[in-house]
Amino acid sequence: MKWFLISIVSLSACTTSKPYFEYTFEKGFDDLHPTSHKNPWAFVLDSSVVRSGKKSVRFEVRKGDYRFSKRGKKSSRAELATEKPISIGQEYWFSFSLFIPANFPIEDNRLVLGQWWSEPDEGENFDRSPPMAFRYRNGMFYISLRASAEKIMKENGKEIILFETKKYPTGKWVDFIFNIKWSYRGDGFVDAWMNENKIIKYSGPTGYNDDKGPSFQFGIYRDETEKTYVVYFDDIRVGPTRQTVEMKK
Ligand SMILES: [Ca+2]
Ligand SMILES: [Ca+2]
Repeated sequence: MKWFLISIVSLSACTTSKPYFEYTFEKGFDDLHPTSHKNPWAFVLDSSVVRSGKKSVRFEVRKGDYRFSKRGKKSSRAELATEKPISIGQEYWFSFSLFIPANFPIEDNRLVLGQWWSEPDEGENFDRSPPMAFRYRNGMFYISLRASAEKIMKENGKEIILFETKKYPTGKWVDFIFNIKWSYRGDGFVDAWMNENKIIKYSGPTGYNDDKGPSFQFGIYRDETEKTYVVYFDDIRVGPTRQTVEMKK
């Protein structure tokens, strides 16, 4: 009984003051899993462009950098994945800081900088889009959402654009905060702030009817092009309250 009480106390202390997990890149990549091309510049700790502390992570994809996915698909990507799924039906807070360099190529090429990725159930064998994606294409930054209540999906659900801007500030850090509840049934929501400005207020179905909830992955995932892409990330946090994921002032 004594052990039981101690466990409850420590769990509640943990859920009120700390994120569930965070990545600040001060000491390395922790348990992040790469989904990157194999060249050494795919992802590195960087100390020249940092949001906090002394290091961030720098991603780079050059012409000819690619990998093959488990399903044999060739993809041009340098990414890290959290592999810590968030339960469907659970409200949580999420933050990250992104730096897109001022000289980043403006071209009409598919590019995903971050996504909440959801593992397909058995039988979902098509090229399924993620439930949420952060994209930058032709100078347009946008955040998209998909939802489907079908247990075994046969095709991608409709894409909803939650936010888009042609005035994304490159050459500086941008802080994002999200409050999300994944729920394909309709009682889901997404609220978001970009540098403390409210950019999204959505309620309705979010995500898919899957055995496992979505997990975050980030970096560069693009279609092939001649040009080199570089971006930086820092301070990725997932937690139970806004306070647990906000940047310390
Ligand atoms: Ca850092
Ligand atoms: Ca499913």
